[in-house]
Amino acid sequence: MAMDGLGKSLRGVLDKINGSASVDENLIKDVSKELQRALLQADVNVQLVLQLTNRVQERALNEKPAAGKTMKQHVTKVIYEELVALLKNGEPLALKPQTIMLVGLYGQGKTTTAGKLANYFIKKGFTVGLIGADVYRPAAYDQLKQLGEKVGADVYGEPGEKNAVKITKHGLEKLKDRQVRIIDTSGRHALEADLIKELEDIADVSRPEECILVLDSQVGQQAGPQADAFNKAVGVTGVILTKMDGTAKGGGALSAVATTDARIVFIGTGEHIRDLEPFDADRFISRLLGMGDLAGLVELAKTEVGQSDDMEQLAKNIMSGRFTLTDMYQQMKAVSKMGTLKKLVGMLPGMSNMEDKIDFDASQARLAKYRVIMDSMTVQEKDEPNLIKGSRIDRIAGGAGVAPKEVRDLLKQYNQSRKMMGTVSKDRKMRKKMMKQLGGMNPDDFKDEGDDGTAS
Ligand SMILES: Nc1nc2c(ncn2[C@@H]2O[C@H](COP(=O)(O)OP(=O)(O)OP(=O)(O)O)[C@@H](O)[C@H]2O)c(=O)[nH]1
Ligand SMILES: [Mg+2]
Repeated sequence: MAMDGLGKSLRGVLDKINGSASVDENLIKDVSKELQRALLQADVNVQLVLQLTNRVQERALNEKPAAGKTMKQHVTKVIYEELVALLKNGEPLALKPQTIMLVGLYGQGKTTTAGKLANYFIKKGFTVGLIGADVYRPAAYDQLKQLGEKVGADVYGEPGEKNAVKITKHGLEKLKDRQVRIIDTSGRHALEADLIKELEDIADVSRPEECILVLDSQVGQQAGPQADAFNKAVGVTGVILTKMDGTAKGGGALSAVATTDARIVFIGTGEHIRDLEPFDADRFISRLLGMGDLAGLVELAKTEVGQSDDMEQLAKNIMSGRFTLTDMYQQMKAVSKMGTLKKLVGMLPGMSNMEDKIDFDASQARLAKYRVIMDSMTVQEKDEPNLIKGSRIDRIAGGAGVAPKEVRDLLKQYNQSRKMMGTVSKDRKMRKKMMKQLGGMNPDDFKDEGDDGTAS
């Protein structure tokens, strides 16, 4: 986290814009200088940095802000878009038979990612073989074997064998009719000559379609040189950024992408097999810059709900820490009007990681039922859900024509939502950002209950 300098300095750039009295040519020049400094420090290639900041300057000065947007918002948007463009650097991983080689330093997440990737391809209907060519870490084969068993991939390895090239050759032969073959390789603390040689030789015998650098998102500035070294050795075609569930924002990825010209294909968001998400440049930059897509959320509310009052109220309540069943009901109403929960969840700050973990169809069906149940509640019950106990549960269930358990499920869901909203509302910085993004909202509109921890 401490090393995540790029995200921090980029956030500083945006703060400078927001804190300025007015946006003029001087400010834009200043800002683009700071942007340059931030990107150069993160080892983004000089040429790329200059291109980017030139475009930012030109667009910031010459393009008209969109209707209703201030100059500050305009400049912020231009920077945001140019950073996204820097990362939008190629296609996702192709869904076709292929050999994939994973490389990376110690503990970056290669072996775990091999299992996740295997799972990904198996879920897409491919047969997958895993090859354990890590001859360095003790028990590397066992780790891979366990992962393979979990996801249903065949695993080839030769515990005790020290020649990684030999294992690879044998493995490819043994697993030649698996559609996707994934090779896990050794790591080191630093990219040493013997490892480079080994990786080159493995690449020579396996001729992988993809050579993917597995990079811990905490790596920070070292990501550039690291990626460069691997790229020179074996030609990196893609990057998978792991441990994005932690506090690191993954600023180093920008350098890795910029130095190798490879694209990011996935991010790892946890230790479990399923914690692998396709990379989304927009969301990544939002996160790096410390903003959830609240602006997008309000936009969506305006266009799809037809009026934004409900959503503004909802946003206020989320931030105030006051979150009653009525609020949840309002939220559900707005959300179901907006069509898909998925879109919404992806836009809430701090919740983008949840997207693939939620069964959205089931949620949508549950929403409909919850609505019926809530229609049987009194106004007071919806405001103070804690009142709902014992005979009240039976009465509500009877009125809604559901089992009492379903009423209790609703209350459980409410309590979970409230907790989740509570976390958002306790983060002062986040609240400030949200207010800014919502534009024109008065900070005094927000109750401060959430801050001292006493609320909800
Ligand atoms: N939280 C979190 N942990 C992860 C993620 N990916 C990997 N890990 C953890 O990181 C640690 C190292 O992962 P490995 O897959 O063993 O890393 P490796 O690159 O194979 O390491 P070596 O074989 O020693 O070079 C393990 O404890 C993993 O569970 C992730 O996306 N999120
Ligand atoms: Mg490993």
